[in-house]
Amino acid sequence: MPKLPNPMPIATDDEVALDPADYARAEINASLKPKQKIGFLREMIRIRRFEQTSLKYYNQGVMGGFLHLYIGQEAVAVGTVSLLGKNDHVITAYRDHGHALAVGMGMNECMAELFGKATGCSRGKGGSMHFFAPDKNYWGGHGIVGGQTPLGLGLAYGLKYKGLKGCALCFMGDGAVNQGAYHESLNLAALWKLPVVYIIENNKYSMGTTLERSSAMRNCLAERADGYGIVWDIANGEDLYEVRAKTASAMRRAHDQSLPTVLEVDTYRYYGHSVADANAKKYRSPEEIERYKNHHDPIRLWKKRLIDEGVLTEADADAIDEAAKEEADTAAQFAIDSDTPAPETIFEDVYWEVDNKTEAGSTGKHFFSE
Ligand SMILES: Cc1ncc(C[n+]2csc(CCOP(=O)(O)OP(=O)(O)O)c2C)c(N)n1
Ligand SMILES: [Mg+2]
Repeated sequence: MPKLPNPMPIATDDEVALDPADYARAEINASLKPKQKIGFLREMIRIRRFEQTSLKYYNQGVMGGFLHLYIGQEAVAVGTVSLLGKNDHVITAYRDHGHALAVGMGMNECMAELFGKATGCSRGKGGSMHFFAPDKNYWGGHGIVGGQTPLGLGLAYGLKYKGLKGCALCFMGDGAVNQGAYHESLNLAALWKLPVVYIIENNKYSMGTTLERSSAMRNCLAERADGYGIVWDIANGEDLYEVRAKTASAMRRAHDQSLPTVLEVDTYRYYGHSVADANAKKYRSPEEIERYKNHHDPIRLWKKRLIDEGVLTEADADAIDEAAKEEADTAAQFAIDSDTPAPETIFEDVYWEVDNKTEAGSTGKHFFSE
């Protein structure tokens, strides 16, 4: 069998420059105010500082469970989530801290969740992989690879059923594209014309396995959508303008035509699969990681872009960074000072809707309050 080409090779040193004339001019970006652009930088920095702080405490052994860091991928969550309206929903896998902060969850409730404290967003019973905020249309936080893809489809189905103009952004990894549930979801999304956007965050690895060793591909992972007649596209995940422009057109397709899209976003993670990844140093070289940090870091590139556009100074960026560090430290202290869940609450919130006597609990209609 001929060897399939790898269409998204690991970046090399000469792939440095972005063309500044590109997606900044897209309609969705051209109207942005400086304050909004700076806001995106702030959100990305907040996510990074939150995770760096959590890493420090994880390494001290004060947190249980896993810690899957999103560092390196921040422009994907911030760029996409920046487009959400009232009836748009988000669901993702276990690498969920970035999306959680991007939708507006507070650092305190997120940090406390990592520490397993009762003040955490899931009352300390979910941990890193299960951040949820139903009031922000954020549906987690799922540990089974690809398990969120039929749930994302269900969100989209619910929107169509209720006649609401909205969409579901369903995030997933490059490894999840090989799960059967994803393909079943694509089939129904196309068949029933559902407003779902599958966003494949292609960070090149599934645990310690490279993309080439896990996926049969022609030109890219998103191209598989052709098999279902679904429109697909690829975005450069280090460029927030491009992420926004391509997500916006997918969302428009969902809102205006009730049609699905598969959007693959080219990105990279700097840390191991999780912090407890024993093989972290075995499947890729330190030079590869350095190359991404030096030439493809989404925060650095966005900061440079805003400085070049004249809307930000180095001093502004430093102040944002300082504030984010402080906010993360304060959140860690909040988590440390918080109580662990009382043993007698162990069965509470397991089936939240039932415990809280919601419509969902009594009728089986989940996800929507109205
Ligand atoms: C059904 C299932 N199989 C295996 C695992 C173990 N597992 C956890 S994460 C992971 C890799 C997924 O990689 P990818 O989808 O690329 O997401 P990333 O971690 O890169 O964000 C695997 C195999 C699991 N959680 N669920
Ligand atoms: Mg991956």
